[in-house]
Amino acid sequence: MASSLAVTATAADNGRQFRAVFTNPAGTAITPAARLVVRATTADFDGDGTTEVAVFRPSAGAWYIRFSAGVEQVVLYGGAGDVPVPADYEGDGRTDVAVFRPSNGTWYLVTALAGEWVIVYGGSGDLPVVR
Ligand SMILES: [Ca+2]
Ligand SMILES: [Ca+2]
Repeated sequence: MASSLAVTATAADNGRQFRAVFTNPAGTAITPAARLVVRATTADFDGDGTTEVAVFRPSAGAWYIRFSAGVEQVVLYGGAGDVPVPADYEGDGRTDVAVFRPSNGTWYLVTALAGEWVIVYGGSGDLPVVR
């Protein structure tokens, strides 16, 4: 007999381990644990599973993020010439504000868990792969 079970996962479930437990009159069987991977959308700044509308204005070094509830957040980070490279760099399920500066080949990231990261990787004129 085939059956299925649906579970709704959120970003907070990322990395949790689950087992299935099957029970019938003959006894109980438990499967090995499987790790759940919940991938964030490319611009899910609050980790609720939906993408925020957001823009980066290099001339002001400002990120304007509009959340689903209509609340806007302005984050001052980056500047003219920077390329926005938002992604979930520390794996907490929330997109991090980040820029790549082609003039010095440096990544500047603001993560919720680990604070600011500055990573020199790339050379003058290089383009980041994360976009
Ligand atoms: Ca979101
Ligand atoms: Ca993150």
